[in-house]
Amino acid sequence: MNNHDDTQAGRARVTDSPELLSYYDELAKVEAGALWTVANEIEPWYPQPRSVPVLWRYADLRPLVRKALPLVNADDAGRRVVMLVNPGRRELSAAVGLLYTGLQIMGPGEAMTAHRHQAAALRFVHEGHGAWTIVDGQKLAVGPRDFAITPNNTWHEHGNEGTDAPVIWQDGLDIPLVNALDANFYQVHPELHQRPGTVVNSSLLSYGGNLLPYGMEKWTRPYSPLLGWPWEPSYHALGRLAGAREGSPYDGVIMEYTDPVSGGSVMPTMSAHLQLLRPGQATLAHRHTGSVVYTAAKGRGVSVIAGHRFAWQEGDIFCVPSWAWHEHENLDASEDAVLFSFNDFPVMRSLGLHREEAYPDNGGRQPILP
Ligand code: GTQ
Repeated sequence: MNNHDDTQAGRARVTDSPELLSYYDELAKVEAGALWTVANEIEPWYPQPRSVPVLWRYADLRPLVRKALPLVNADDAGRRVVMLVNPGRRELSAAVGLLYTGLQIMGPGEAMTAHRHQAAALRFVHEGHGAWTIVDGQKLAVGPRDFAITPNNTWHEHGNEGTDAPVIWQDGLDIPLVNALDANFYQVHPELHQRPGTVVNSSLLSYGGNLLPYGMEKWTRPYSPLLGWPWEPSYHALGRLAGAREGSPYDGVIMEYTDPVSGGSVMPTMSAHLQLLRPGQATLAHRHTGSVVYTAAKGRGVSVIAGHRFAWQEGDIFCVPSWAWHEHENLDASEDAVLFSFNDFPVMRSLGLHREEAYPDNGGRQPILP
């Protein structure tokens, strides 16, 4: 194994001289450069994310999100969202890595206009009843802790047909990834609103029962035909798995929201998980390439990320940058804790960039940094 020493043969270790410095100037004049001046930086021994682990407390965010409701008109904002910004790289609208997340608020009776973009989106509902989203003409009703997707290039619009309280849901998008690849497009719907079919939740009715429609047109698109995963059956599925299997030493009892046709992730760029930590359970630390945004869906606990301790409770959002050691603990001795999360693992896997390893020392647990 390498000793990560940049002075060894095989690493760039040129000492600059006056001749070299003037040579670099000459190269710069023709829009060129010498690889060895940046080689060790652009080819790190292991991933060096500039994103840092962050915990965003729902108790801090919620009043600020609610404050936006009277402050900005939904039609003017397009979508009224407070986005979470990683302090390690504020210039990117990213929560971690190349993933964006934000809290969107919709007042009773509000509806946003329809649009589509090359970036894919997903939703996890934090609070409020009466939210809906129309994805490619299909209206889907969503409630607290439900998960829903808006695959890339699908027309979408959303609103809140509740009469009393605002809805706050969390958006997750791969905007920074799609922008990093210079592949983003955006269109406003020519009629500003779609004309949805009359059947509400048709994707759930067609694909949400563990059996696939037979003898009908085959689903061939690269994303899940099922667009929503309500909380109750998802949580129930976790509980059933917990009764049957021990689960992962790193993640507890964890399940992936899945495209029922492909058996893979719900969309080509982002995957989502729901995981249960048994009462008092503490996992072992591991790390992997790929970034993760977690939302505490139920209970309270602590996650140690890159040596830092983050205590969370329901509604809190935190992130794990790529290749950062992380482990989770349920702090409640009698109730389970559930984490929802989304990630860019499908990108890592499909590009051959996935790697994972267990924390090798200290019985698999990280020391806490001062
Ligand atoms: O609903 O499509 O939070 O395009 C940010 C950008 C949500 C959306 C966001 C978006 C959306």
